[in-house]
Amino acid sequence: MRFTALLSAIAIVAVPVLGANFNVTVGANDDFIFLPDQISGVLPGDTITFTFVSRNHSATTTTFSNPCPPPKGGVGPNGFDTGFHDSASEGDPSVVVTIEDTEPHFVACMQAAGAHCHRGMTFAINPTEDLSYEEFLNNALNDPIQTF
Ligand SMILES: *[C@@H]1O[C@H](CO)[C@@H](O)[C@H](O)[C@H]1NC(C)=O
Ligand SMILES: *[C@@H]1O[C@H](CO)[C@@H](O)[C@H](O)[C@H]1NC(C)=O
Ligand SMILES: [Cu+2]
Repeated sequence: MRFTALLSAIAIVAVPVLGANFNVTVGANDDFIFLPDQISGVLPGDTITFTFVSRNHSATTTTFSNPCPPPKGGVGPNGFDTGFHDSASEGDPSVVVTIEDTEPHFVACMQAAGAHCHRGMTFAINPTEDLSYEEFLNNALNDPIQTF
């Protein structure tokens, strides 16, 4: 029946479900922060849009225990590294990262050999009670300072 066929076609078009997007501002208020500093309930296929609004920063996955500095390329599995983005010369660029699992991921800025990270420039995806954002931040603040 033609009418039924038309309804089916519409249903098929409506089927694809897009992942959710989470916006994170990097360097909000000209400060060494990610805003928000943590997000939960992130599912595979969801995206995080990092928008760099001050200075020159990165969003790079790192280890929970020794966060600073995160290594170039990021810590995996399913880690990521936006690379450095300079807000002034690039005009507040955005980088979209697709999340591929439901695991916790810990993120920090690589700039100045970890100096931004040591100031607490950190962010968590799907933190847990055992691997909490607060403890990760504490680890970054207390990571042995490197001389450079
Ligand atoms: C996320 O940022 C995009 C691009 O700036 C904007 O269009 C969208 O409304 C923002 N979403 C939320 C939930 O703030
Ligand atoms: C941003 O920082 C990186 C790492 O310190 C540096 O290599 C790059 O030249 C900087 N970009 C600008 C535009 O200053
Ligand atoms: Cu930074």
